[in-house]
Amino acid sequence: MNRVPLEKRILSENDRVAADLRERFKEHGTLCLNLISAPGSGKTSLLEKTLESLPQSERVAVLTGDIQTENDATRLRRFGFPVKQITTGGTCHLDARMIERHLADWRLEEIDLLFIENVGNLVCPSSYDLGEAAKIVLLSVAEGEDKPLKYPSIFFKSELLLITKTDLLPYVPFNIAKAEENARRIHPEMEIVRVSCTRGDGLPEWLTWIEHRKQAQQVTKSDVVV
Ligand SMILES: Nc1nc2c(ncn2[C@@H]2O[C@H](COP(=O)(O)OP(=O)(O)O)[C@@H](O)[C@H]2O)c(=O)[nH]1
Ligand SMILES: [Mg+2]
Repeated sequence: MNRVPLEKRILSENDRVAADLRERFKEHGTLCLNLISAPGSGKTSLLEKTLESLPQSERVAVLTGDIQTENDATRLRRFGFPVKQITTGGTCHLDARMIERHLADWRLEEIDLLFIENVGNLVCPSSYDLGEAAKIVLLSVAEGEDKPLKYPSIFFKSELLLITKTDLLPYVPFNIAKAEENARRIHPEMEIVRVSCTRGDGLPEWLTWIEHRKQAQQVTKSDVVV
């Protein structure tokens, strides 16, 4: 009976912490990107490819969320950048407090790019602002082109859609043009990049997108200073 008011209170508390995080990211010029998808769509694989291609001088860090295990953090630490695992113990999304807690002993002024890999889920993570500059949704070609219509909230809120595992297109009945049309029905201005981590397709476009977003974040930082 009291569920709706309680959910509202939790979300407004989350929004308050997220707003504070966003202010801190802006102040330090940290670009924070929140990666969201169903389990297994390729978030960690994309981060592996991304970290592999960045120079060691890049000031990048990752927070990776799962219900259990340190597996993803172990996969991502191989590249030499700071990585922390957030295990939620059952919660199906990350919230702003978890991000705040796990950032406590990192100096944001030393991080230009912060990736958050959310818990695999297309529903709950869309309701929780983490203070990120942008949400990015991944949809693999094995999941069906109707997912933007079934889970509109996350497609509406994400700035970028990455259609992943395009190397599998010859083997699965997935109409990629239809998937893109469905995504744009929900979010007409959405940017879309097709990627394959096994073949490397689309990775240059993804890295360029990050670079543009980083520059935009630096401009915002100088606005704050002035
Ligand atoms: N064929 C193919 N498999 C992929 C690709 N990206 C990821 N995978 C596989 O998909 C599975 C799940 O990937 P993972 O990165 O762990 O997904 P996450 O749960 O979203 O982090 C793994 O077996 C990956 O090897 C891709 O581009 N092509
Ligand atoms: Mg993962």
